[in-house]
Amino acid sequence: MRKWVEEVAALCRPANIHWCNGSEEEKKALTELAVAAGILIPLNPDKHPGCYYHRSHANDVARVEERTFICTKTAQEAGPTNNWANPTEMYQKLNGLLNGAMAGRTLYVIPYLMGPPGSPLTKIGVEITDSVYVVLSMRIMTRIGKVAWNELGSNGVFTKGLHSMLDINPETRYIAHFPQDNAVISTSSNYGGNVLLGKKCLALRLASYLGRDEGWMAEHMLILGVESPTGEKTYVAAAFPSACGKTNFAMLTPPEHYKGWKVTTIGDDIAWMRPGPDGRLYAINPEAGYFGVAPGTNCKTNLNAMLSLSRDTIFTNVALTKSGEVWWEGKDGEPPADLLDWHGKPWIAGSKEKAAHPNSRFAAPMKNNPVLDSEVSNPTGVPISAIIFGGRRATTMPLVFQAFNWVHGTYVGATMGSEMTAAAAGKVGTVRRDPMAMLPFAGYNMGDYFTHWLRMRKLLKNPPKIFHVNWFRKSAEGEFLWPGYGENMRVLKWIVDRCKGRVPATETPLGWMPEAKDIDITGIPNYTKEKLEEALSIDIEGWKTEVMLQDELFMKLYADLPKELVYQRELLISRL
Ligand code: GTP
Ligand code: SPV
Ligand code: MN
Repeated sequence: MRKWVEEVAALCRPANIHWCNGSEEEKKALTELAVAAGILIPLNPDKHPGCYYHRSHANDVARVEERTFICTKTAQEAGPTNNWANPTEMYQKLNGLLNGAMAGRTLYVIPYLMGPPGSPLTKIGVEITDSVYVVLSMRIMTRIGKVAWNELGSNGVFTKGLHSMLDINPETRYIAHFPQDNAVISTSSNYGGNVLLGKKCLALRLASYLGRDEGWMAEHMLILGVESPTGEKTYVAAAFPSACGKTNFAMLTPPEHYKGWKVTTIGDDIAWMRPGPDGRLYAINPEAGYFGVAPGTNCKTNLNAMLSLSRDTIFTNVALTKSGEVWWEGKDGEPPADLLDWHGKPWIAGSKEKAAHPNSRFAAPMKNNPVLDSEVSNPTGVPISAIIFGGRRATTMPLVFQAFNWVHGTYVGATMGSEMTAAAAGKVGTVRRDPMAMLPFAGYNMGDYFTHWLRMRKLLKNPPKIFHVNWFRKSAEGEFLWPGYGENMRVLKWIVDRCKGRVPATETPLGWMPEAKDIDITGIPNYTKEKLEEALSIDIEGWKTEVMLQDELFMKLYADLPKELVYQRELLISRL
């Protein structure tokens, strides 16, 4: 550990080295330093106690998938859906960029845990960074400092993460993963998933690679608990692509009509899951905070997120008022008059430009969440009864269906499609295949990743049931056919009841489905049974096109595609 820090310091030549201990005093000192340097702006302490505001560089506002690399010995191992680079060449290039890169800056060493202390699933990471914003964000998003040193002990294994902002130049921006060295290097960015190296880099890309070899799963999934009025507790995990509703679903407030039902949060973005001794799948949330999408978050859509971000939160690229309050599109109430947009320029109500960047974010500690699940730090994890896949689809995909079995469910996940969002640099709105919401996050060949999913079935006596949902289907007039948010409880209840074998379902070409009468819509304002029927309808012609679109991914992966999935496709076609 010390030797590695010495090596990095010799290369990057910082002015100082700061070893983080995670204490309150350290937080105070680093925050003061960040404020003095203009990196953080303190918010109004009455309205947002302990909260700070940050603007990123305008060229650095989302994950950059085309600059993200998996550096394995062979390109075959990274597979056709990842950018591959030769590790030796990538190290050479990055060492060139990092040479003297921290001159005049402080090098911070952040030890952190992904997962609760004492869990066999937990991993230890160490991130070296020259960004104080990263240190303070990592402090919210993970368990940093002494707790991680303790876990590391004198002979523990850790993931090496090296980050330098350089000059935030998109031309020298690299997010390079070296799974064979358990290491990641990130340059020229200071934004979220590119630089909080515990999150997508360790907890998904490197962890998925480890999970394949060790018989467990690292997935882009929220984990929630549902408690019924009789006290029955069920845990489910759900994979939706970036900015498609994980944070919202993970902390949903059940509607008035669902008295006595309670949803509690284990995690909102990442699940690590391993078979338990009883043959069920057990999940932990490796994170300790929420890096959530701000736009669209309000007291109606996600009250628990609003309460989570009410204190000790860092906001990035939202809009700011002169009195030190934050605002974003879709926040409660009218936009304040004296708003500065995410660039810091005065914003006039009615302007075509957004005040907050569509991918603006809050980093909030999970302990602020009023519905945090009591088992969130249980080292064993929680048993998962259902896995839910879902994308953002204006057409074709019905509100909900259940896969016939695990292999069919794997096919449903593998062929998932979703409209692209602002979470990644790229073309917003076009449908792309995003298998298991892992297209940008699988650390190895996607075909082998599907094989791993199929293999997991053999390790589970009692596997979770698999479902697919779509909250985003629209009518011909462009209106959402489902109210979404808290009302998703109604679909969640059907899913839980299916897991317990309590409700019937209809066999359809897609899987098992509810009829409109099986989903209770009592009390949804301005909602009708006709809309629900349309949300649940199967458009056979649309599905024929869908099957053709799925081919695009299958063709790309054909060499490594498990044949089970090809047969599933044939079965779907014959059912259609
Ligand atoms: P990442 O953090 O990028 O992984 O995103 P996420 O999957 O956690 O998505 P999030 O819950 O932050 O939601 C993203 C956007 O979708 C927000 O603007 C939400 O308001 C919106 N959204 C979430 N749930 C629903 C829903 O049920 N219906 C509709 N129409 N919109 C939703
Ligand atoms: C996502 O894009 O899926 C996120 C945000 O959760 S980031 O951390 O930037 O990857
Ligand atoms: Mn995510």
